[in-house]
Amino acid sequence: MLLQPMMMSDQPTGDEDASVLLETRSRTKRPPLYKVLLLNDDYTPMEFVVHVLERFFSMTHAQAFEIMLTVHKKGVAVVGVFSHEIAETKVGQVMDFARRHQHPLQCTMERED
Ligand code: TYC
Repeated sequence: MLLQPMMMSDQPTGDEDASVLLETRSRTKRPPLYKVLLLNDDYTPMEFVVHVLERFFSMTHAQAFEIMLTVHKKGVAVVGVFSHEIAETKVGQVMDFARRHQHPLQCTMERED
């Protein structure tokens, strides 16, 4: 058997794989947050909106009344800021509760910049 001396050119360098990751430093991006918005309408009773804010957004009666009045006067207000999953759940809970009580109350979510 012929034993040849190992050459420098025989050593693996780590550059052989075409799928090498170029990014070495790990960038941990924090997940985006979402504003949950409540919209005004002409028909949903004020007390129902106050109840929704107490029930699904853990507001005191005074906080809920204040936010409800803001929506009533300005047309819209942010009622909370959450992760995507929690925001989706809140919107679903409000829309379902309003529908079950036959009120046209609308709740949406919007990504924070
Ligand atoms: N504008 C409604 C009324 O006068 C009250 C209301 C407030 C409705 C807030 C929706 O998100 C709302 N009865």
